[in-house]
Amino acid sequence: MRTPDVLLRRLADAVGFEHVLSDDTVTAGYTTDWTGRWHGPTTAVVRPGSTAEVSEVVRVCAAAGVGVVPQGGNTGLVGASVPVHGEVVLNLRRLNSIESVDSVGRTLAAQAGVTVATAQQAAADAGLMVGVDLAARESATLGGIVATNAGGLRVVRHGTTRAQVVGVEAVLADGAVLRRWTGLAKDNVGYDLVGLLTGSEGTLAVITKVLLRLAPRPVRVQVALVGVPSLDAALEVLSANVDAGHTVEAAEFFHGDGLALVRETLGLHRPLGADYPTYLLLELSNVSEDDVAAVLTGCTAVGDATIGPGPASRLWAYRESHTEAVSAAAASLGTPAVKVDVSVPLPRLQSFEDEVRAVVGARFSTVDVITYGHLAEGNSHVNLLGVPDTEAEDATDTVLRLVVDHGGSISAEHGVGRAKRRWLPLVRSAADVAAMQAVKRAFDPAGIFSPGVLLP
Ligand code: S2G
Ligand code: ZN
Repeated sequence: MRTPDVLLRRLADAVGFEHVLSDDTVTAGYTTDWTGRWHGPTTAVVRPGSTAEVSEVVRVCAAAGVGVVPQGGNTGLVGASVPVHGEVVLNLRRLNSIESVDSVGRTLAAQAGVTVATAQQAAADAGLMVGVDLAARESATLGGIVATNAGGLRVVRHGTTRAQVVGVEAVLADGAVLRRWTGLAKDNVGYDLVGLLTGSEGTLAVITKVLLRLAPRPVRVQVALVGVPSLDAALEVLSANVDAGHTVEAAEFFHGDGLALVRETLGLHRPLGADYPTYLLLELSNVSEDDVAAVLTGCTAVGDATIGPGPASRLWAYRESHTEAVSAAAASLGTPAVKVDVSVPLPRLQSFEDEVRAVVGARFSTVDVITYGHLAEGNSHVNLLGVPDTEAEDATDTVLRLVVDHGGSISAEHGVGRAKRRWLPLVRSAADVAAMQAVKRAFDPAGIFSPGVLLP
């Protein structure tokens, strides 16, 4: 028998014949990433139904010397969730049960394949909330947001996924099951393996369960969409609310060009009486509408604003629909958007975005630069529409070098994956990269987990 047939049979022995997919037409949805930019062949897509089956799949692949790409909802944006050279895709979506919600200890225990939305609903049923929220909530999985250390829309209030994770279960490269699961607020015993696996992008282990802390649900929530002349003005309005003692649950920004794309794609009305260069979406708690109106009235930079009680989904739609609108515009242009998730120090956010538009505009006359993101973290999602595929790498290089010039990070929340691996040395020293490679060698000496992701 050819090796692949032996491998396929052993994988079928591990998870059941019906959960080993090898027909290209069936595996296509698993081998191309959400952006459409990253794709590659796979030996098979395997869908284990338990931690024990994940362990057996890893053992079989390790014995066969075949790479493994752990995959959750395949909503990743940096090419880390799909194969490149025939790796087995280990899809975790069948691990989809919520094990427990502890409303006293305020934790949620769930298998890695549970979606963010499902976890959010389970928390809400207990009168609590998950501190991570992102537009891809219906398909992004808990294992995926932990492996990425996803940020999302609530970082200003709750921190990134790392701040929510208090325990993980994971399968290591030899098939052993690691379980750090006390859930105790203070458990200071040994290396922080939970923290190490968070953000490891599938390169150190396969996360099979997560234990998340839960947060109290905010009260007296107001959402304001504010028209301002610039990002600096948006920062002034944000500061005025913080200084007034308002609790900031979210602080998002977008610009007039992105809004026009969203309105065109979704047929939405203009949110304010006129168009503005920049928009600030603020979600505040422990405040009344009058409290918010009073602060906004005091900000000379405010052109106009609309305020509504939470959840104000209609206002949020203007921000959350940017990803979909950019994707639709890219599809109509016939080439994926160049997506560059970055962060810069707040005082330099305005100048960074101005320079990106000027430099990209000078370099690519027909390219649209659409930016939006998380204001309080200086996290800008730079999306370039209309860049020929052959120049995507150069365009990314241009943006990332501008980020470094502004003292920023080449990846704010989407991770490094394969997309940004080349630029790691711009922001991590040789000693730093060597230390991460030493960790990789210790955890995955044969290099079977997500080869080519994150590390050179
Ligand atoms: C956001 C989602 C993905 C993207 O909207 O905050 O992280 O880059 C992004 O559109
Ligand atoms: Zn984001």
